[in-house]
Amino acid sequence: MKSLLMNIIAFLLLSIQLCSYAQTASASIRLNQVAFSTAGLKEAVVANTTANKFYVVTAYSGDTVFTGTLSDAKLWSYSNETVKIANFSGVDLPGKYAIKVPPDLTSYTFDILDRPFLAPGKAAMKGYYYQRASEALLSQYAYQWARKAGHPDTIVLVHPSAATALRPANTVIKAPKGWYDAGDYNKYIVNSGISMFTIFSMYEQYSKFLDTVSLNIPESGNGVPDVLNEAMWNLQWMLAMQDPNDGGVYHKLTNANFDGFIMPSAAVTTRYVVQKSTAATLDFAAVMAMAARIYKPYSSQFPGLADQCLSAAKAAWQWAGKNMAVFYNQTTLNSQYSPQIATGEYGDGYVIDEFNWAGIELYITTKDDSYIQGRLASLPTSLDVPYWGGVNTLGFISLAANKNNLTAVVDTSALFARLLTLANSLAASRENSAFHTAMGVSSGDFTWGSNSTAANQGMILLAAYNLRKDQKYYNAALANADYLLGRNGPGYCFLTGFGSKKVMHPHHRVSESDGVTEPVPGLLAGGVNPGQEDKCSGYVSSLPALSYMDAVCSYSTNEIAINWNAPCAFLLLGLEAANPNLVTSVKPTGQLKDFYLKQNYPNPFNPSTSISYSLTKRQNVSLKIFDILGNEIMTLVNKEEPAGQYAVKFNADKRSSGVYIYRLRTESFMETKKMVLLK
Ligand code: 9MR
Repeated sequence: MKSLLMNIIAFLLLSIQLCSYAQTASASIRLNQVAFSTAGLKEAVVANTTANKFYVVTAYSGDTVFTGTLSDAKLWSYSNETVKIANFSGVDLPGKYAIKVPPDLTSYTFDILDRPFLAPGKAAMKGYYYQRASEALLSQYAYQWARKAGHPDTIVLVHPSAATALRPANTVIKAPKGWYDAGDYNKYIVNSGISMFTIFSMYEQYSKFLDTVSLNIPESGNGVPDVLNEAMWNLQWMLAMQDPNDGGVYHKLTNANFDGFIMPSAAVTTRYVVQKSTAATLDFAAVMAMAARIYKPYSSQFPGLADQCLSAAKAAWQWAGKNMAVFYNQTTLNSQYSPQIATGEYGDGYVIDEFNWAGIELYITTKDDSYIQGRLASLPTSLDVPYWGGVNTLGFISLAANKNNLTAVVDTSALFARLLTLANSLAASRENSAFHTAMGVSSGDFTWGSNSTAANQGMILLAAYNLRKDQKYYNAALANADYLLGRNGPGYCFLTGFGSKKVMHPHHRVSESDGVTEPVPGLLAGGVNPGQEDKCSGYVSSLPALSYMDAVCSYSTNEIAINWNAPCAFLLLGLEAANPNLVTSVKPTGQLKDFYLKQNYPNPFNPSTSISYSLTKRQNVSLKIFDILGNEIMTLVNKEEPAGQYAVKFNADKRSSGVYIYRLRTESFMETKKMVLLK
């Protein structure tokens, strides 16, 4: 009873201390507010300080566990700040910490974990579930963000701009499902194109890891990886956007005007498919070609789907070949047709890159050289970070991801060198930049949706890391993940639901109108953008790296969008899947001091035996089980625990007989022991 009371008092005291960290957290220390990897690079930025030293302290007890020296100061012109880097990679024990810089700066708290990006990465992928059109979100999957279905899209009119002899104006078609594009409720093929690429490419590069990632969505457990289950929701909509009579694809499915800030179920104005476009049709062809190879192993769950996708891709490719310059220009459209359309444009008057990308995807899937033979010589030699209107690099990433499965027509080393050149320049940017991030080295990084630039740079870097296991690529990708999670100009964690300085008011109709205080989780805000196209009042700065406002009004810095979430999910989950440090991080940390382990496991071990230990003071504890090959199979404890006696059961119900190893770590002690499981 006494120890319970003491624990309660200790908990209250520590809670007060934690709150005080949150309140006094200094805006001058910018860092990932979510988590760092136990064995990976760990850096924070300290702005405008004369200090030379910094300290890492445990979040609860405030004990110093690491003393470091700050780097020399450098100016980041885009935020007009002089900053120093705090490298605390030496802290490798899981736990909750903060950074202190004399005389009086304290950072937000952060975790150190073996899998730091798993939770935010999964959330970013789950973000798509919350964007689903045409389906009610149930509380067992959506928690407090459960909502009614919106936009059945079973009655969609062919807009006069899209009229053909077989589908005259006002013909009713069905195009249900899909994801809402962003804060608005419209569905755009061009933007679905790059978003679907990114999710599919993530799967192609990390399938082994992603096969284990469950998102708790309605399809979970059907034998298909959840990443592919979620993408299927949008794929089915995309398929319905192709005119079966000619293979062309409508540019978008939209209202005439943006809805007000109402829930999807209340947004019931007429929906249209508008004019077909070359860009949309080629993006569609590329996505369908990818889908044809990626869903092929799941023919029992989706009978006939792979073939259907490939036929759809080929028909779209043919339409584009005959309609090479049909561009979507909303001003022109509105001068010729009514009703006028006022929603997002995604206009693209240059489509050589879309031809290149779609040709490459069709080639990879069919192994028919004719899709790229004529294009190979004119593929760009210099590559850019992709965005919805610039997709050349996507084909290169797919070639790299499928490098073992190409025909002789492709000179892989020459093409991959171009991808590596881009990655090399991003990695060099990280090393030389004031914030130690590739993001923010050029003014062109700060556009509408700048966070997707950071994330897409990360995607390129990880693709390079997958080609050549050079740690500089991984570390530069990691630094951009840190940027998204807090190491940035305004010091926000830009992924909703995470961090301490949180995005609370995204320009997102559901989040604003659902009556729930917290915004829908797992959505990436657009980020800093000096354009300030929304003309909202209240921006505190117009400097490129600081021009951001957490206000619903700010659609040009604080909207969310499917093409921004996708590279964020790619980056975070890719960092987990490719983490080079995961298991090699095990190293002894000291002598038995304030810790007592009761060696009471019998040999042979049996499924009901527990591992007992006692702590003489509050501290971070990690207790994990590994198989004999060193693969981590279970985390039993990974948190700060008060002083006390513990007995932790290794639930071996689903484990087969064999030899396992447990590793117990505290702040001053590490022990690994073999145990034999006999069932
Ligand atoms: O992401 C798009 C950005 O690149 C453009 O500059 C901007 C203005 O055309 O539009 C952005 O896309 C928006 C789309 O048009 C409508 N849905 C919301 C998108 C994100 O703001």
